[in-house]
Amino acid sequence: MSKKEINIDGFRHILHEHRSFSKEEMIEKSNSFYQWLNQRRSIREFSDQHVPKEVIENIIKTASTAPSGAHKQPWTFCAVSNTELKHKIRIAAEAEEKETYENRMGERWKNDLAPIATDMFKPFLEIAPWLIIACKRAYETKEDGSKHNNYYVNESVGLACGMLITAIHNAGLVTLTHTPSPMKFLTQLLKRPENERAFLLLPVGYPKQPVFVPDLKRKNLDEIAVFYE
Ligand code: IYR
Repeated sequence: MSKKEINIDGFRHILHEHRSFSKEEMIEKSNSFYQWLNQRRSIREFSDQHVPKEVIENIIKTASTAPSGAHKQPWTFCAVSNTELKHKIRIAAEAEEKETYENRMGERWKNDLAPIATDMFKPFLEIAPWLIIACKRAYETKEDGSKHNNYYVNESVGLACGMLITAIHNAGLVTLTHTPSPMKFLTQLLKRPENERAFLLLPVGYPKQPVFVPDLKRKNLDEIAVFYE
């Protein structure tokens, strides 16, 4: 019988049963996955249609399969469906966004945003059935009170959020990577501990029907990749 586990420097390593595909299957799967993800769009207008909590739980569990520095998993996903809390988040976010749109953004930034028609008003924060606030955990506190910084926190949480967005699309739902800035109000409203900082705010739900999105084009492969063969 072949070994199912080994010991490396005192740590148990288990046999990983990797599943690979034939060349044809690999081409087919990679292409169809690309076609499917290429249909994903950021949506700014939501329906208030209910989304079961179990779906949100599955999406968050998927995000948490992301790799992270030293496997510290330095993230907390706050899922909000509470009407009152969503209202408070909208009010506070719009206050920050008003300041951002009126005083923090330069002309060039505003011009760059014009094609995607954003503004300081964020009704989706109340209409979408769920808001997911991805928080990064800068450090962990041990029982003895000592603090230990996590590693590659932005990279790790960014990866997890990418997988979160992919999982949302896979479930047939839509989201928007909303970045009110600064986001201190979120950690305050959510009563998060001192080691956590809000990273992204993602409304999750169904799109309003009908919904229109900007006619954006994605860069071609030769603009985004360089091959050294
Ligand atoms: N955070 C603002 C502004 C904004 C900035 C960028 I860069 C965008 O791609 C979209 C919006 C907002 O969420 O409206």
